[in-house]
Amino acid sequence: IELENNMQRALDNGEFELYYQPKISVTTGQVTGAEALIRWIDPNKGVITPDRFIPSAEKSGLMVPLGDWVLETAVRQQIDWKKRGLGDFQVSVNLSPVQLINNHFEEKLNRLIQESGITPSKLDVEMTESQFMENSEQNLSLLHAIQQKGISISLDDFGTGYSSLAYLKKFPINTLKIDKTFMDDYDTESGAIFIETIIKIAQTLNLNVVAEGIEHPEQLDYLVKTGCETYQGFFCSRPLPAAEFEKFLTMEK
Ligand code: G
Ligand code: G
Ligand code: MN
Ligand code: NA
Repeated sequence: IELENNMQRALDNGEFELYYQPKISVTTGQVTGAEALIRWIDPNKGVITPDRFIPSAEKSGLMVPLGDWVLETAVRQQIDWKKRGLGDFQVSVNLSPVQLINNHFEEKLNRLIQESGITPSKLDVEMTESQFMENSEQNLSLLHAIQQKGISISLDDFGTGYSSLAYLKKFPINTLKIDKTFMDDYDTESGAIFIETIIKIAQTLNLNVVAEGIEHPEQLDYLVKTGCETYQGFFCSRPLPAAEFEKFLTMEK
C-alpha cells in the first residue's frame, strides 16, 4: 500500500523517466530504433528499476495511467527527435497485459496517433509470449486492430515462454526478439543451433528479428554470419536517459 501511494505521488510529481536503448543494424551499425525502458528516479533512493515497481503497479491499477504516460512520452520523444533532425526511427514501448485488458486501449491509441501526428509505423509495441496467450481470443482481435493502424508488434523475450509455433502463425507479429539467455550461449554447438533456428523461423514467416543482450564483440561477429538484422545490448549501449541518448546519436553521425 505504501509503495502504491508512493508511486501515485511519483507519477504526479514527474519522478518517472524513460531511458532509451538503441536498436542497431548488425550490418551498418546504424541506429534503427530505440526501446523505451521506464525508471523511477526517487529523490531519496535514486534510480529504481521497473522489476521493483511494475508488478505492484499491475496489481494496484496504477499500471494503466503509468502505461499511458509511457506511450505518450515515447511518442512525443520520437516526434521531438525527428523535428530536431536527430533521427526518424521507431520507438518501442513495453506493454503490460493489464493495458490490453483495459477497454479503452484502442481508443487511446487512436487519440494518441491523431493528437501527436506520429507516423504509426514509427511506434512499436513489445509484448511477451505469455501476454499473447493470456486472453488470447480478445487479444487477437485487439492486436490485429493495432497492427492495422500501422503500429508494429514485437514478441519480446522470445523462446523463454510457452509459445507454440501455432501462436506465431496465428498472431499478428512483425518482429521476434531473441532473448538474451539464448544469445549468451552463442558459442556452444547447441546454443548456436537454437539461435539459428529462431532466425530461420523468423525468415520463413517474414518477421524481423532482433538479438537481445549482446555484450561482446564476438557475439556481433557471430550475428553477422547468421543473417540477423538487428541487435540490442550493452556492447553498443546501455539504456540511457534521453539527453545522453541524444549525445550517443550525435556521436554516431
Ligand atoms: O530496463 P530493465 O532491464 O530494468 O527492464 C526490466 C523489465 O521491465 C523488462 O522486462 C522490461 O520489459 C520491463 N519494462 C521496462 N519498461 C517498461 C514499461 O514502460 N512498461 C512495462 N510494462 N514494462 C517495462
Ligand atoms: O524484457 P525486456 O527485453 O524488455 O528487458 C530489457 C532489459 O534488458 C532492460 O532492462 C535492459 O536494461 C536489459 N538489457 C539490455 N541489454 C542488455 C545487455 O546487453 N545485458 C544485460 N545484462 N541486460 C541488458
Ligand atoms: Mn522489451
Ligand atoms: Na526482452
